[in-house]
This record gives sequence, structure tokens and C-alpha cells, in this order.
Amino acid sequence: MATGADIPPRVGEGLAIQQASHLLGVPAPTLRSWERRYGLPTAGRSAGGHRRYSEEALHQLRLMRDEVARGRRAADAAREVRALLDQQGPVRTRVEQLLAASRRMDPPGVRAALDGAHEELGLAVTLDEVLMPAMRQVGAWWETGRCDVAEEHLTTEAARSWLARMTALAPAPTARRPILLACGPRDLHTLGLEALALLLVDRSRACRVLGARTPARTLLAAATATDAAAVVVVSHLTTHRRPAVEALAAVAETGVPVFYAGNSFLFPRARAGVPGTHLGEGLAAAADMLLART
Ligand code: B12
Repeated sequence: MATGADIPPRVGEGLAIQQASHLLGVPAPTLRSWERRYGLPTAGRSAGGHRRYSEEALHQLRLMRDEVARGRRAADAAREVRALLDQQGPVRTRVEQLLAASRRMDPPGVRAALDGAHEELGLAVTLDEVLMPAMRQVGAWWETGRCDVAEEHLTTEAARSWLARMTALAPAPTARRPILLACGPRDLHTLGLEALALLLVDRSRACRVLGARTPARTLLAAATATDAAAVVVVSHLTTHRRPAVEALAAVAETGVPVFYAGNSFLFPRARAGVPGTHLGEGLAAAADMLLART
């Protein structure tokens, strides 16, 4: 039989469970258990009754694996993945439009997808349900080698330029003390922060985005210089959490209210002892909370 180990598996015909397990780095018993308990994925069967994993099934399993790797319990991870997969209608269409533009390395296409989503669905849904899930998908493609880093960079920059354009068009802020938004001292992931800023300025709230890798002393100086009403710190990688927490603590000591968000703080144990208020996962809900409390 021509099944040498050096011949890459042809997914088109559906992979056997051991091949899928090897490809994804997930043990076969775990794959069986996810299918049995959560119906993820519904693998097809060969004529002999053996599981066969299609491209779509592998995609579902990667999403599941990544959610579990982020630290979610399998049942919660399955719920998240199911919600993403079950998304229908205009939101799904816009996500697909954005991802298709990403695949073509077409920044104007990415911005056009966001324009269309904004027009059809409004700003909050565009950011929380179109842009963020699409970016997560691009990240998963990059991680699994399904796209080059150039595709991720072009998509990110297209999204950031769209956010910048929308921010520039926002109404003049009402004269109030600004909210300062910063990444932790070692964090480069600014997109969530910039999207939150857009939601705030769209509602006439003054804010200042200090951006990537903001040192604690810079944050402190800016909070004083601008007489900030609140400070938000975002951190994405757990390895960068500690300096982010130190920055939060430095500001909190001055009495300015501090808020934080990002994957570094996704789970309750990562929030233990962190000064300030967790903004949660959703951008629109975070904007609501900040507007209500400052
Ligand atoms: C774009 C991107 C980059 C860009 C960022 C550019 C920019 N200006 O933002 C660049 C190229 C710089 C980058 C660099 C790196 N990245 Co990167 N990146 C991404 C990518 C594709 C999108 C990030 C994004 O904006 N996501 C959208 C966010 C907002 O979604 P989310 O993470 O699911 O966030 C949820 C919550 O945490 C929360 N949240 C997050 N942010 C905020 C903000 C606010 C205000 C609120 C309220 C909530 C909130 O809400 C979300 C919804 O639930 C992700 C893929 C992904 N899964 O996200 C990888 C990803 C985050 N990056 C990753 C990695 C590994 C890196 C690098 C270490 C790569 C490297 N080897 O150099 C560096 C680290 C840089 C650093 N020092 O911080 C990993 C992190 C894995 C992990 N958890 O450990 C990811 C997940 C990719 C992957 N699948 O492996 N990256």
C-alpha cells in the first residue's frame, strides 16, 4: 500500500483518526471524547465505519483545540466553538467577506468588508462580532501555517487604518477628562485597544490611546498630565501580564480608577490581586462600563 509516512495525508479523502491526531497534536481518545460529548466535529465514516476527518472537521477541531489551549474547560470551549460555527446571516457573511479579502492580501477589500458591516450591522456588532472573530481566525491560520505572516500583517494594518479613519470622523468629544488607553509595557497587540477607543469617541467620550508597550512611568506621567478620568491597560500574553499589573498598580496608587482587559486576564485566577476592574471580553460591554463609571 502506498501509505509511506513521508507522504503528506490527502485531507480531501478525509483523514483517519490517527492522522488527524498527529496533525493537530491532540490525542485520539480526546478527539473521540469531544465528538461523543459535544458533537464536535461530526466526522464522516469510511465504508468500513472508521472516522474520516474532512477539512471542515479539522477546522472545527483546531478551533476547539485552541480554545482549550487558552485555558477554557472543554465544555465551555465547545460552547464557544459551536456559537462561532452556528453564526448565520449577515454577521457570518461579513466575516467571510473580510477573511476572503485577507486571503487575497487585499487591504481595500478588508476595509470595504468593515464599511459594509458598519453600514449594515452598526459599530458595536462590527467590532465584536465581525472584526475580532475574523482576527482570531487569521491568527489560527497563521499559527497552523495556512497563511503567511504577511497576510496577518496586511489584514491587521488594514483593520487599524479603518479604525483610525473612523476615529478621525467621530464627533468632537464633550469637554471631559479623558480616558487613557494603553497596552502593557511588553504588549504589542493594540487592535482591541484601538477598537475600544473608537467605541468611546463614537459616543463623544474623550480618550487618548498611548498604544503598544507603554512603560509604567509613561502611563503614570500621562495620567497626571491629562488629568485622566480613568486608565485602561490591555495585555494579551500571560508572559507579559506581570509588568501590565505593575503599571496598573502604579496608577491605582495615585487614586485614578484603573481597568484592564485582554487574554492575560481571561480567567479568574489570573485576575486575583490585580488592582482595578476587569472590563470583560466584549468591547461594546467594556465601552458601556467605562461610560457608566467615569
Ligand atoms: C494581529 C496579531 C499580532 C500583531 C499585533 C498588531 C497590533 N497592532 O495589534 C503582531 C504581529 C504585532 C503580533 C505579535 C505577536 N503575537 Co500576535 N496575534 C495577532 C492576532 C492575529 C490578532 C490579535 C487581535 O487583535 N485579536 C483580537 C483580540 C482582541 O481577540 P482575542 O485575543 O480573542 O481577545 C478576546 C479577549 O481577550 C478580550 N480582549 C482582548 N483585547 C481586548 C481589549 C479590550 C479593551 C477588551 C475590553 C477586551 C479585549 O476580548 C476578546 C474577545 O473575547 C492574534 C490571533 C488571536 N487569536 O487573537 C495573534 C496572537 C494573539 N499572537 C500571538 C503571538 C504568539 C504573538 C507573538 C509572541 C508572535 C511572535 N513570535 O513574535 C508576538 C508578541 C508581541 C508582543 N510583544 O505582544 C498568539 C498568542 C498565543 C498565546 N495566547 O500565547 C496569538 C493568539 C496567535 C496564535 N494563534 O498563536 N501579533
